[in-house]
Amino acid sequence: MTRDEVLVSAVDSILNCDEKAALEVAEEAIAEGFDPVDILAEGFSVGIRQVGDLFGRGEVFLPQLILSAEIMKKVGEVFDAVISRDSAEKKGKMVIATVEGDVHDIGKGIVISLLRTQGIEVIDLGRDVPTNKIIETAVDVEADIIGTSALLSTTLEGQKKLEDELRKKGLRERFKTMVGGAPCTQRWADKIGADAFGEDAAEAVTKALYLLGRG
Ligand code: B12
Repeated sequence: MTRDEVLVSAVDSILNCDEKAALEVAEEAIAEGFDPVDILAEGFSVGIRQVGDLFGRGEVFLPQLILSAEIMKKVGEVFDAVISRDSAEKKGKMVIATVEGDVHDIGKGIVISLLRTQGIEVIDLGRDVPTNKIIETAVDVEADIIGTSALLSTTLEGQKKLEDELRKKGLRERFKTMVGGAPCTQRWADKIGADAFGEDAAEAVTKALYLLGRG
């Protein structure tokens, strides 16, 4: 299979909610030596976004969205097992979470996988995480960066709450903050006072390295 064929099959497998096909494409991509993050970002992720668009237009319903998302997670696990986490030098530590009220974590998972390949230690707090838990963990582990993901326009507010709470607690200068997620923009990051915005996993890495003084 060529890269283009892999990408098309990946998109189709998610659109068709075909778990068997999705896992086969993932295994084949790995066997043929394709870059896992590229196949995830340019293939499977495109498929899940298309399902989301169809859902938004009322052309597919929640059960299909849930099924496609579950397949996406399994594909992510297959790739995660082969993505190298060992980097000789640790360049910094990042705590990352999906904000409170939000259960979307597929994109965050891809961001984490790529950050780890670049020597950034990542503590993943999961999804639907209260602001205080994010801050407490960042303090405990002495994180350099706090990253938050938000996928709903209603939960974007959680990223602002983090900035506000850090300021209130006199901790704002102790950490760099980075925000991401589909409704998030550079404008939003500027408005709430976050240090960086990452459009996708690749940009998340570039910005994280920059924040760590390694850019
Ligand atoms: C999969 C999905 C789900 C799954 C989530 C499963 C999971 N474990 O994640 C399920 C089915 C559970 C779900 C539920 C819901 N969903 Co939903 N979902 C999606 C969908 C289709 C795809 C999201 C996704 O995984 N994208 C693929 C990844 C790779 O992209 P990404 O998340 O954007 O991540 C990339 C970047 O944003 C960035 N990034 C992400 N995080 C971070 C963090 C940092 C620090 C950085 C730097 C970068 C970064 O890098 C990532 C990789 O490139 C979107 C549609 C869409 N177009 O986004 C709707 C969507 C987000 N969902 C939506 C809705 C409405 C819901 C529900 C309210 C539906 C309902 N009626 O119950 C619930 C909400 C539940 C909740 N409380 O959170 C709406 C949101 C509308 C809005 N603007 O608020 C969308 C846009 C669909 C739509 N068109 O209506 N959903």
